[in-house]
Amino acid sequence: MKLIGKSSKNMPWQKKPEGYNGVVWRHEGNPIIDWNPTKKTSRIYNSAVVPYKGEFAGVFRADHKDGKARIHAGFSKDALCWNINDDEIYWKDENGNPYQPNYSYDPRVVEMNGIYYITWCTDFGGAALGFGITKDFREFIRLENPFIPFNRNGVLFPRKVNGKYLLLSRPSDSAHTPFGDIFLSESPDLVHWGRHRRVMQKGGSGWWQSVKIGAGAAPLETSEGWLLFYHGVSGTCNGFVYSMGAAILDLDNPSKVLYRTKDYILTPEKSYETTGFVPNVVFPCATLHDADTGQIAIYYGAADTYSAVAYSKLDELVDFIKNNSELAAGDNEEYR
Ligand code: BMA
Repeated sequence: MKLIGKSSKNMPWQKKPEGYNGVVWRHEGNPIIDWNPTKKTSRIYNSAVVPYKGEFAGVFRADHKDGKARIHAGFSKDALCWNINDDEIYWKDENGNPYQPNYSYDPRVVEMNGIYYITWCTDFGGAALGFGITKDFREFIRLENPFIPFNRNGVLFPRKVNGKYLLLSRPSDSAHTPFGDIFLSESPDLVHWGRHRRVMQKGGSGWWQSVKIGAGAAPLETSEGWLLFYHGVSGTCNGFVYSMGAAILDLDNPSKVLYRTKDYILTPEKSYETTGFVPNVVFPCATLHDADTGQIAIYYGAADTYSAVAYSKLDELVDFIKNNSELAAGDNEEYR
């Protein structure tokens, strides 16, 4: 079993604690970002990090003290202690004119050939996907929004598949539900998107992903298929609960789900996950990973307040997904 990609010797890593029986375990120093991390911001969570020039950079969701979400750039030597800019990212369009979103949240980042592609949820007469690039996390160029509203959780694949860029997303209505399934769209040029496919549906025999699901971190290429961490939501008397699951999508045709976890692999348990601005949320948005060892660090937002890290090992995780898999009714049906 192989993780295909670069090695990352300096990514954060901790061994699984003795006696722990899950396939994903939490970083001992969680949360890595606490309340009021910078002067202007009150909570930084649901954020994306990548290796950058031998160290790390990231795009962070930061809720300001006016309550509105923006995205900020940040830098780190060890990917645990982050130096996050107090000012939000200022976008320019391709002609160099300011092109600032009203609000921005839940960014994801992937690198292809030295360009970092950022997707996030933006205001486009309603929640939709924003899209932009940077080469240095200092200058940011905003490109065309990929889709009309309403949409959230846009996650780009880290390479073209069959010559096309691929983008996972979760179309929705103007509120928070319904429309809870993950779709895949392809593009020859990152401007025109089409050939939409429904990849994964909410549901399953359990309840943890019964209300909606959304892609989390950019898919990881492995010898077994694309490994996707995603969030699943259940409804309770006390509101939504966000947990994390994992799926494996076919390498050549990622609209086909091969396996997905019947049970969640992480759910709110620790106080920083169960208590905060919005209780009971774990929301993965990124991974760091080392192709040589199969070590994976998952970056997730906790309780819409904190940033946290959890770890897993590729071989153990993939075995677990394969042996504990259940597709939802309708997954892999030709549905266009
Ligand atoms: C979703 C998004 C996430 C958030 C989650 C729980 O709809 O807004 O940013 O973490 O709700 O509040």
